[in-house]
Amino acid sequence: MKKPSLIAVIFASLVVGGCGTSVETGSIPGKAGGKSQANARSVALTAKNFEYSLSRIKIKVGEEIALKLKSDDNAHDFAVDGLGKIATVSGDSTVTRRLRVDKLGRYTFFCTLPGHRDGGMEGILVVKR
Ligand SMILES: [Cu+2]
Repeated sequence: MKKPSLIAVIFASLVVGGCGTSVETGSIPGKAGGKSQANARSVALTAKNFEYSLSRIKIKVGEEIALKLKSDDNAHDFAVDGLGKIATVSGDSTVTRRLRVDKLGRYTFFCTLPGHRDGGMEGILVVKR
């Protein structure tokens, strides 16, 4: 994905009002956040410079995932539209949180911090059989 300039990101956030993107919760059954389960499959995602290292994440329906979110620069987070915020990471650190989706589909994930989603921090979570 192309890296936006800081100016473009600031402009984009001004256009949308400068607020973070809010996350809808409750329309997808599953688990978002909290301590990951011992048997969970690990999925690693790195956030840096308005990009996630993965633009698509594939998981199985009902599968327990330990989402390892790492930041190589500033604070970032990871939220799934319809499920909620799963993980928040401060600068230059890593957190591991629980993720489970109990319904097949394709869902948008993104960073809720102001300007980050507009800067390119979003992707698709594919939940398959
Ligand atoms: Cu971010």
